Amino acid sequence: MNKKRILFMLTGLIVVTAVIALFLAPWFKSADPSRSVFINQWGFLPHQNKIAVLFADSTKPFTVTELKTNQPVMKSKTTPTETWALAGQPVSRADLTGVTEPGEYRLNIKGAEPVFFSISTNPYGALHDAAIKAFYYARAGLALDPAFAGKWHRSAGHADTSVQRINSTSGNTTAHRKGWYDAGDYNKYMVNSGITTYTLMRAYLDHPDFYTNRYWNIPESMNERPDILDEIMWNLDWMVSMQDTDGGVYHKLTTLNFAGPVMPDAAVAQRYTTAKSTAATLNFAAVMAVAARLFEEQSEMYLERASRALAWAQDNPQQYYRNEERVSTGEYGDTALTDEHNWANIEYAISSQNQAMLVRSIKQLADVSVPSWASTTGLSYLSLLRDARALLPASAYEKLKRAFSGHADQLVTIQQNNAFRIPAIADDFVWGSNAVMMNKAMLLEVAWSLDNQRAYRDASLALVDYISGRNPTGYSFVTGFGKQSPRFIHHRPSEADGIADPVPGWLAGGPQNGHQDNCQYPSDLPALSYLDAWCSYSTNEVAINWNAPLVYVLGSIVADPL
Ligand code: G3I
Ligand code: 9MR
Repeated sequence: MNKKRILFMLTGLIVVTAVIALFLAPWFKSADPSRSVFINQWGFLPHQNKIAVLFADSTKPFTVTELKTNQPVMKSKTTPTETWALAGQPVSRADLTGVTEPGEYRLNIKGAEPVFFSISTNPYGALHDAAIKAFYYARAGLALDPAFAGKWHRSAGHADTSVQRINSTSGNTTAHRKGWYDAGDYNKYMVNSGITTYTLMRAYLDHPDFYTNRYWNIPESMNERPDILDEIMWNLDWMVSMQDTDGGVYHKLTTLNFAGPVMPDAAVAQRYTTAKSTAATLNFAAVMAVAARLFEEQSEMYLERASRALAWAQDNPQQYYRNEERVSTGEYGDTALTDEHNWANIEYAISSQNQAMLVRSIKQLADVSVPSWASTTGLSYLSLLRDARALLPASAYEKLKRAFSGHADQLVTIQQNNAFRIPAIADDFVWGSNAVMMNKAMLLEVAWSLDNQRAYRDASLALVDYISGRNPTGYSFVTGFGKQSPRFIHHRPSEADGIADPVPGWLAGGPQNGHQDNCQYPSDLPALSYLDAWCSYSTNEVAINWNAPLVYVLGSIVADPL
């Protein structure tokens, strides 16, 4: 090759590279967080507070333009800067609350990329339906028909009709059909199932009229029962099958190790029921007792199951579950069970209308705290405040309500001092942080339903804003919704199905800096430590107990908007 030819080729290469670089430049520019504006990507209600946040070291002028008319509807400037330590940089806020007319808008803040937002009377309806439909997509032992599942249809997996007892040599098997897969994995864990099922039952109990006429196209949509009750029943049937004849409940139904990223029908390793545990049995008792309030026909059966579970837990108060030697799947281990004991007693007392038992149980109740799989005190408060008013002495009820409102007030104070104006603190940034936010929002929604203080609804909506985009990662954390949502969730079907879009309606775990997997994170700061990648099971998995409070919150807002 002569020199001229080499020179010609080199020049060509440089030109091509320059053109590609020029072409990609705007793309890289818009990904620059210092130019990003963080805002709700799902849409606002007309009278909702509307806040956009950007990283900035000074106040900036901004304009809001209505897209159809191309007319400016607001000109103002952003707030003086404040720093949220968990995101590590100064931020400034644009308050767009004054724009209330339904429509599509563009926000231009000086020095930042323009962003779009919308205002409508029902921005969260479709989101709610997708969040609850995710449970249908998580059903074990069912083929998902294209008529209901669309492009995410799949074959059935995990019939769970021949499950072995762990460490049993008998070769006997039992059936434990149905239930929801826990998360991105295919196992079924009682403790997590319990809080999830409770939260969905709570949604129905608090908004029965809304759910009576709400359908999201599942196989049972044509029957008499509200869809949410059919979905709940799918899991209750499995839970019931996990109670042993002595009243105790198996902690989980699991393979020995996590399956690889394959579809359900290809994940065929033997499944086992593990040891029984006090935590699982108490969760079961609480859920069965609530189910007895909800399903008339099965009421007696559920209450009887709850009663036998309670008796077992009383006789076996310290059967703490640890993974058996050969088992390496989710442990859901919990050795602080006072909250579960109280919760189960309270639910049983409410359903059996036993005032003496209820009054005794509330004496043991701890302070209000945000519910999680390991901590159920908050759920006791919800049931007491929503379902036990008639059963409790008025003074006892008022005392509980004061404690609960006090907790909501604290969240409002936290919000007012947070640079992103969300009620979040450092402790929230654990595995599943987005669900911490949604559980807080659930408490706030209930507080709002009890005494209509607008600040509670505002704080709850701020948390919806957070997961829908007003957060420093810039993600809308629900798959399929918003301008930038997770594409590579740690969810086996989404990873294995060969379909580019992930199964929709799932809330990703969210940022936290425990870094329990082997991914490379963009930041060590808790609120920024999130990665949309399959490898990130510590920030990008999805789980039933995370979607359930999302369903509750969105349902509560759609049923009773501002
Ligand atoms: O209990 C300690 C507490 O004392 C300590 O202060 C705190 C500091 O970080 O950590 C607490 O333990 C955490 C524990 O959850 C309880 O909250 C662990 O660090 C944390 O790693 C652990 O995460 C759990 C994770 O499984 C790993 O076990 C998540 O809460 C839980 O949601 C997640 O659940 C998994 C299932 O195992 C399997 N299926 C998928 C599901 C979702 O990822
Ligand atoms: O895929 C698993 C995920 O569903 C669990 O939540 C997570 C935590 O227990 O574990 C994941 O499995 C990982 C395993 O723990 C370690 N090796 C890599 C696995 C993920 O590919």
